[in-house]
Amino acid sequence: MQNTDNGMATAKKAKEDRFQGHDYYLIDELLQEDHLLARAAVRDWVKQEVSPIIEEYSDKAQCPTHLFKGLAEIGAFGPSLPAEYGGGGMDEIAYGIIMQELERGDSGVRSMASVQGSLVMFPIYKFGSEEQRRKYLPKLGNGDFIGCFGLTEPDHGSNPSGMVTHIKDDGDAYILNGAKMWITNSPLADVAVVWAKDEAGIIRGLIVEKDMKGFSAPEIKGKWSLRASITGELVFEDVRVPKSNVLPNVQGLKGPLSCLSKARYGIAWGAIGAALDCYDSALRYSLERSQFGKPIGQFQLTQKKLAEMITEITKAQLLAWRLGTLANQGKATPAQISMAKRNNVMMALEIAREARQIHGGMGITNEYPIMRHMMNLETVLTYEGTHDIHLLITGMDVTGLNAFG
Ligand code: TGC
Ligand code: FAD
Repeated sequence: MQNTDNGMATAKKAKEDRFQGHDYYLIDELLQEDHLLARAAVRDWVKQEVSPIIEEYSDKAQCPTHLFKGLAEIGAFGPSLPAEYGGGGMDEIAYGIIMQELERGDSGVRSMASVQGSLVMFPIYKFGSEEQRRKYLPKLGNGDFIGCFGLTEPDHGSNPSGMVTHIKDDGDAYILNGAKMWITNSPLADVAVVWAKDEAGIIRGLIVEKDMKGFSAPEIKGKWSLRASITGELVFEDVRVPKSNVLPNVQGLKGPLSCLSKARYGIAWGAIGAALDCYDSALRYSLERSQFGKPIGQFQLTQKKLAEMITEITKAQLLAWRLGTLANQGKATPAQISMAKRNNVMMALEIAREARQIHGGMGITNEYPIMRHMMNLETVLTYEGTHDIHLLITGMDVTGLNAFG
């Protein structure tokens, strides 16, 4: 009886968001003032706007759509894109830190920002015409428009070059046919950046608008992961897309893969946020929860878990910081980004599992964020390139031999 009461009392305290950052190697000393200010602002916003509601939205598998406007206001959409095109005008480290704080709240909330900024605004900025930039970017940047990114197909996930979605020339337009699968935000989206093959088999990017005839975006239900993020399909049945909606400045798979590099970079930072939240909760719980007359944090096996967690978090933080420095210098390679995404997401998932054990039975409830992060991270391990695909990218980079060919 006493143990149950203690557990519930601990749980009640956990309802308020008592998160504190952890910086074992004083990495903050490597950051600039604007990075620290951005982090503090986003952390406050997450505590006020995300933490109080996220368990309920996740429980009901609903997307907190009202957060889109707030995300725009805190500059979470395209933090490192130029301000004149709706971005934040900050550097790549600021972008990473913002993603970390958002994912500390929930991976689905970070996804809302990743897709909008890195997968929709970035390709329009990087590959779009000046007219397309002016038409779409300000509205995406301020949250008036919601965007989505369609690359994955029902039969082509890890191998997007096999895509069958295609366009056919029809005078001043293309006729688009095909389907995309697992598309974050698609049922809500005003615009979709869609990748399709032309008649020569070359991959092109198109901006498809929600009211174009023949275009639909049904929701995918039944997800046990990323439940506060909405996911759907994109279905194109003879959709007439004006040629002025084709991204003029890129052809081939490097178009979508460049966007993925940008988003994977954000995930390499974001996953640290989820890991920190699990560690922070586990550390506090280990000091507040007693068994056998002592705090469970006094047992060597609990200390082993906590010590290994902070070690892995610290390594991931250093990896992300160095990657950010290289990205600021324009030197981060896609393979380096793959390594950081793969390492940091698995690190976060393993920490979530260990943190769950430290919370005992309470760890499986929604009184604590652990299971939600753990389930979310199963998606994060798979999207933007699976764990094994990123391993093969590293393998190819170090050997020069292509395992995909
Ligand atoms: P491959 O021949 O290797 O490359 C084709 C061209 O692309 C270039 N390239 C890249 N460019 C920029 N960034 C990268 N990361 C790049 N990787 C490759 C490459 O240099 C080449 O250029 P060029 O000029 O020679 O044509 O292509 P491949 O067909 O052999 O594929 C390689 C592979 C398997 C690594 C790639 O297809 C891959 O990464 N597969 C994973 C698919 C994936 O990540 N899908 C993600 C879908 S979007 C998503 O999940 C969003 S989740 C959103 C949310 O946060 O909610
Ligand atoms: P598959 O490619 O079928 O892979 C299945 C398994 O086979 C994996 O373990 C994989 O690693 C393994 N495998 C495949 N090829 C190889 C190989 N050569 N060697 C070894 N192992 C291999 N996509 C978008 O375009 N836009 C989005 O917004 C988006 N959002 C998503 C949101 C959610 C919630 C989810 C779950 C996915 C989302 N995706 C999105 C799709 C995501 O990118 C794909 O699920 C992912 O790329 C893997 O593709 P797949 O699911 O078809 O798996």
